[in-house]
Amino acid sequence: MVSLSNLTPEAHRLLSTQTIELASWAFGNAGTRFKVYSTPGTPRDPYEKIADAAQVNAFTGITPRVSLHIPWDEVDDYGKLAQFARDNGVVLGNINSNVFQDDDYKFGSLTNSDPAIRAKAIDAHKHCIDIMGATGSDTLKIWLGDGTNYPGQDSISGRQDRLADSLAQIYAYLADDQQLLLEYKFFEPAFYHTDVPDWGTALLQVLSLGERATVCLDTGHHAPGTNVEFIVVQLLRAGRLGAFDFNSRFYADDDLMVGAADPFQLFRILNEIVSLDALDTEKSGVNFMLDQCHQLEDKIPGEIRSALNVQEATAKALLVDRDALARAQADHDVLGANTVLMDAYSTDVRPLLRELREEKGLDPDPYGAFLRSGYLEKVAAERVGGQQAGWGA
Ligand code: AOS
Ligand code: ZN
Ligand code: ZN
Repeated sequence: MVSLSNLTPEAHRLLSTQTIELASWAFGNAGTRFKVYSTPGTPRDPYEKIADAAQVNAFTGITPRVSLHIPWDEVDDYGKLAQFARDNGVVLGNINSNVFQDDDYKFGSLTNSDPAIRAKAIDAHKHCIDIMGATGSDTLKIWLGDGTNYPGQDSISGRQDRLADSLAQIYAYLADDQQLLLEYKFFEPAFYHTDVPDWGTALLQVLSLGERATVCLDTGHHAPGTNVEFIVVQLLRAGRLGAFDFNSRFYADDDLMVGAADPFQLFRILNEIVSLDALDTEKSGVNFMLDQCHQLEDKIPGEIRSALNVQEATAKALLVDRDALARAQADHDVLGANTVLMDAYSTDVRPLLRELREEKGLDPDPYGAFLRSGYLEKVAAERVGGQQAGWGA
């Protein structure tokens, strides 16, 4: 049985200090265009979302930051919200902009050919940057729904020019210790072309902005069969991998729990992260986040399960015998090299992780401990009345 002693001291340190950011919107109701289901006790405001996110951290010990989405999480007093987060043992993380739910953005936001609408979208981002000042967040994360539905609908090139100019204006508004993340997505809501569809486009755009602009890789935003870990390597080599939005996809942008659809892909991604020494966020600047929606399952247990899935994949990646792998690769020992990886992937790391949690004074079984805590029943009884938060509020 594998135990903590099977890890090198450095691997032990990396696993012990690993952190994963949670998204506030994961705690609201979600669904599809067919139906949004609610769960009892769903948060009604950003405070309740943060309180729920703090539960995930209290039981896993690895999710100390909460990402906000503006305007979904708009409040009057961000200093108070940040203090509330700290009082609950977490801090506010990235600020995510939203320029995809306003009729004005029907034909684009940062790419819109109407100067007034483009200015409005730029201002929305400046507002997010002002909020970052109040919350102490250092990262603005941008995902755009911009694109077209039909060939010829608009000039693809003109839209890239306007995007570059808009991003430059937003970047110029950042303080010196703040940074910008640009997320790509191959389709949806636009179906013919998306203005930031892939890592190449995102990379070109951020390269022209400056050093504090990097790419966010959402694991669900690729066509079936895409080798995502190859993209991870390319962005790391370019020094522009800023963050992950982790989730699972079976078909498109499914936003299911990370590690649920393809745990092997998650391992392969973390294997590249570990092999290029990018696991330590402080050192590499790579922020690991969950971007998920829980449609059928309870949100807090769903987030706990997801954080544990990332932790398990990380432990496996840290168990890879790097020397043996390097030797097999140098010898062109195809099956030998593959065996080294598969040995690590096939290892049951759960006993090791239970030990790690005990070392930190946590319950070795965060999922079971949370269910036994009675929190879900408590909030279901308390959060009566008001409007439950959902994807979009
Ligand atoms: C959208 O598909 C992206 O994954 C974004 O990260 C988005 O901000 C998030 O899903 C919430 O809107
Ligand atoms: Zn995302
Ligand atoms: Zn997405």
